[in-house]
Parts: sequence; C-alpha cells; structure tokens
Amino acid sequence: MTEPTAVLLMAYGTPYQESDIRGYYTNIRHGQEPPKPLMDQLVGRYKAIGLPSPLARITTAQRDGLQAALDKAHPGAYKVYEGLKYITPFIQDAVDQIATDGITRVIGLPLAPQYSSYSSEDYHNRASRAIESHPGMEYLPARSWWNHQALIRFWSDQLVAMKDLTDRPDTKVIFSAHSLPLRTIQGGDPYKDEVIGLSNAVAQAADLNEDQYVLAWQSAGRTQEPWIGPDFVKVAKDLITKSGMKTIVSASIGFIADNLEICYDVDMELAKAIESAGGTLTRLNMPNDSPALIATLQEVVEETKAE
Ligand code: FEC
Repeated sequence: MTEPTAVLLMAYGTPYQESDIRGYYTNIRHGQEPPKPLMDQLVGRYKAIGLPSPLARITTAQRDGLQAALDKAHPGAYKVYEGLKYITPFIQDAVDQIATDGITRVIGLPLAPQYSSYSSEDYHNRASRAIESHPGMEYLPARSWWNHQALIRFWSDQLVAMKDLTDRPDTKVIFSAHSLPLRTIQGGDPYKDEVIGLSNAVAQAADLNEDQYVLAWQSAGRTQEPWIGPDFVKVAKDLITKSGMKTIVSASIGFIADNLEICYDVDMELAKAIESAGGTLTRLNMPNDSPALIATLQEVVEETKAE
C-alpha cells in the first residue's frame, strides 16, 4: 500500500481552562507576559462565554469531519492531524506525531480562509520550521481558500433564506473580518483584498445590491498601533442612530468557527451596542463543521496534492 499523505490542519487554539489563559496569552504576545489589566480583561471575556470556548471542540470536529470525507473519497490516502498555534497540541507536536507515524509528505492547511502574514503565512512558517527537524519530510502549503464556492454558498444561502428581512430599507448586512495592524496591509499583505473579495462574492450570490451591505472590521487587538477599520461596533451604532437602520445582520465571514471573537465580540459586545442604540441584531451561523466547510477543506486538500 502507498504511504498516506498527512494533512496538517492548523488553527489558533483556545485555553481549555482558566489556568491555561496566562500561558496562552503569553504565547500570543510572543513570549511577553500580559500586564494585569489586559489579563483581567481576557479572563473576563472567557468567563463571560464560559470556558472552554467552543473553538476547541469545533477544531477537533473539523479534523474528524475532514478525515471521514477523505476516507470516503480516497480510502487510506490521507491522515488528518490537528496542530495549534498557541496551545497544545502545538503544530510542532503534530509534526512530530506525523514523523512517528512514518509519513513523509505533509499538506499544511491553515483553518483561516484568507491569506495574511498573521494567519496563513505564520502557520506555514511554524510548520516548515517544525519539519526541518525531520529530514526527508516534504511540505506542501495550501493556498488561501476564501473563494471556494461551497464556502461562498454557505454564507449566501443564509442571506437568501432571510430575503424578506434583508430587502427591508431599514436592514443592513455588516460583513466583518478580524482586523489586523494597518502596517500589515501597507506592507502589501493580500488579506484586506481577499476579505473584500469574499464579501462581494457572498453579496452577489445572495443578490444584495451595494446599498444593502457594508464591510467593517472586528476584534482589533489591544495594542497601541492603528488597526484596519472601521470597527463594526461603531459602524452598527452609526447605521442605527444616524442612518435610520433598525436591524443589523452580522456575517463574520472572515472567521469559520464560533470562538471568542464571535461568542463575545459579536453575541455580547456588538449585540449590546446595537440594542442600546435601539436596534436588533441577527447573526448568521458560522461554518463550524458543516458539510459546506468540510467539502471546502476536502477540495483544498485535493487541489494542493495535485499542484
Ligand atoms: O479562544 C477563542 O475562541 C478565540 C481564539 C482566537 C482566534 C483568533 C483569530 C485571529 N487572530 C488574529 C490576529 C491577532 C492579532 C493579535 C491577536 C490577539 C488575540 C488575543 C486573543 C486572540 N487573539 Fe487573535 N484570535 C483569537 C484570540 N489576534 C485572546 C489577545 C487578546 C486580544 O488582543 O484580544 C494581536 C497580538 C499580536 O500582535 O499577535 C494580530 C487573526 C485571526 C484569524 C486567523 C486565525 O484564526 O488564525 C488574523 C480564533
């Protein structure tokens, strides 16, 4: 039998319990311990959504779903591993396990649809460094995959199903993605263009005209430098208080799973801001381990293997 190809699914990771938060946050801050006020804020946000965030379970379900889909289409050809950036099982742990299992060809697939130096590139760099300690291993990096039809349809189908609502003149759809430090895109990162590409593709598939939607940015980090804007909370508040909107439909198309940025930043922070401005929030479901997301990941694996 020919040797299977490993699929290294790479994701952010999330603390499993409160005592993990300091180490996790220190890893995100490149080894710098967080000052107390920032640490307290983050603990407060995790406590508000309840630990662990759903992200832990969803990443594992995505791995299992992809394994089942690949087994069905190509029996015995792939083995899927989960490697995380900021908590166990780390990307290095997964690569070591792949080596222990005797597999030498690895497809690296970041669970982030758009390419940026902060997401896809960073995942690939971490995986490539881990692979250097296993001579003879070959690494095939997956490209960004925001433009896959199944993913676009996942979002647009939900908007089509609420056409009565989105067609009302006092409803606006806000597409959003994780903000990044401004210097990233000023340095030529394609992230912003890919997010714009996805929001336009979803709007077109849902037959929304330009007046019915807007793109904004969410979850900017707690750092001093400027981040990409406008922030979705301010945009939503202005739409209600200055433009007469009553309903905001939130579609966090830059993410693929329910995580802290969805369960807290959207479901609590954005919802509260909208309600106190006198409006209502409707939030689209996230892809999580849906058939659409698994089909997208399967296509990405097949394309990367064929390249
Ligand atoms: O636990 C959970 O459910 C949430 C996990 C989580 C996801 C996530 C996704 C992305 N981030 C990206 C960029 C940055 C940059 C910084 C940054 C900071 C944080 C902090 C937490 C956190 N991120 Fe995150 N992010 C998640 C969690 N992120 C916690 C620290 C507290 C805070 O600032 O809010 C700033 C630090 C730095 O300079 O590195 C930049 C990007 C994504 C989407 C792509 C991906 O998932 O990899 C980009 C999920």
